Amino acid sequence: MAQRNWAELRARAWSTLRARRRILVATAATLAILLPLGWMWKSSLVPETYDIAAMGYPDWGGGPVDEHAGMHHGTPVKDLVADPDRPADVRETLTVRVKDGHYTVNGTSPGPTIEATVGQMVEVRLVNDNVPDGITLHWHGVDVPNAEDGVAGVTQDAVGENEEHVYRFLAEDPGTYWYHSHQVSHEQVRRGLLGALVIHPETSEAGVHEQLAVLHRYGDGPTLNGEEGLTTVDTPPGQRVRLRVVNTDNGMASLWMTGTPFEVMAVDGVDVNQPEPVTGERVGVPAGGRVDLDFVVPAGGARVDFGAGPALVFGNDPTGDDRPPLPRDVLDLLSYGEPADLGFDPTHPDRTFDYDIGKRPGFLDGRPGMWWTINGHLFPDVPMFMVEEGDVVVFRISNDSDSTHPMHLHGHHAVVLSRNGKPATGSPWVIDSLEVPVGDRFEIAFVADNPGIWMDHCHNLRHAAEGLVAHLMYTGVESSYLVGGEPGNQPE
Ligand SMILES: [Cu+2]
Repeated sequence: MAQRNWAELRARAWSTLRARRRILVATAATLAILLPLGWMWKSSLVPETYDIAAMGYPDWGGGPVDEHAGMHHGTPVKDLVADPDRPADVRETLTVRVKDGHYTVNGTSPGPTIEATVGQMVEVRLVNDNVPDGITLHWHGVDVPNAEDGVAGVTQDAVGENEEHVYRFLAEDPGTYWYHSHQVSHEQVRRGLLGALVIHPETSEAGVHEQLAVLHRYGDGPTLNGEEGLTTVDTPPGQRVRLRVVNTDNGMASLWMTGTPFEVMAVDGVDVNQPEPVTGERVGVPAGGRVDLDFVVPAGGARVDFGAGPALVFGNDPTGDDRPPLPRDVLDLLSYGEPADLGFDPTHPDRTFDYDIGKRPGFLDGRPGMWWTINGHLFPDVPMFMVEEGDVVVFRISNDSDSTHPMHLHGHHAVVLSRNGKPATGSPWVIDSLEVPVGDRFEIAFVADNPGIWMDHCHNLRHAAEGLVAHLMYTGVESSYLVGGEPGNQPE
């Protein structure tokens, strides 16, 4: 009897032990999963207020390392301004209002077009009438001094309600540009805080009809200069036209012409060298990008179609009422026009950076999901691309994610060297906004000639708000502003 009790007790003790061990193993296994997840979650949290120069990690691109960079050491961003002694030649006041979630600039959207001539000093006074979140203006494609770049928390504080801010820059490069908010930009730009900027050459060709086409989706359908559908321009046969197209949307725009061949005169504000006439091909304009077309209105009229949306007719509509089909072939700027001197030698760059875009599961500011990565890293743990003034810089941008990305580097224009290993053979293809389709790989090059801290981000502004943002930073420059903080700076 006693023996049986003993055996029973022993069996019970064993089973308790086994049960405890199972709980222990299960607990350990759970912790093994939860602890790293917790750590990942915690390290993904973006502080409420932070210095962009202190975020992420420096990437020196194979060039010399400056140990002082990133610390408070050098010229403050706020001092990188245009010549303060030079009086303004062009003065504008832009007043921004928001009503029912829609933004207007001086009562309209797109806002007024700012026009200047090369060599003129432009001074724009931005007034925030009633936007509680604050606003800024970024001069998209204009290589302004850093403190005029309009990025909240990086180059200035957001302009609060009833406050104002003055931007000053020299109109140096003729071309088609635009302005838009870089405060809560994924909301404010989509909802109308934008307008065009045209810098004319010193001597404009006489007798050319200038036509602007600002493409924007306000939510419902695509619009052109704020209008849906067909816009007719009264031009006689034989009239030469310069059409300046600005894509202010988050996605690629396609345009094509019926009735006459055309030439692509300029891309992102930079003239194409010896453009050839184009027929039967469409032109892609990346988000944020611009193209200028040149054509002569024929007797039967000319028509430009923009994606599935609006169209411009010059004189008669050559298509009657039928909507012309979208051409299958896309004009390839990699081989368009004739080669010319780049002005620098990109074959032996001082720094070479990878900007590899991917997507993976993780936490973004504590939110679990599938997020964009830069070189495998999630925002804010992304590279800070470090350069020294005068460096020749090469970026290898590749897209291994499942979505196309229009990449935009502030403050600089870069030349496309190659796409998927195929070298550029046409006119120097100079860009500030480059569509990088899924699976593609571009090499671009530029000279680091504009000191500051410059955003280098996706211009699908939704993607930028989801962390597809990095910066290019010059050694010898220190930050002056904080993201977050009292002004509520929120650049994306
Ligand atoms: Cu993107």
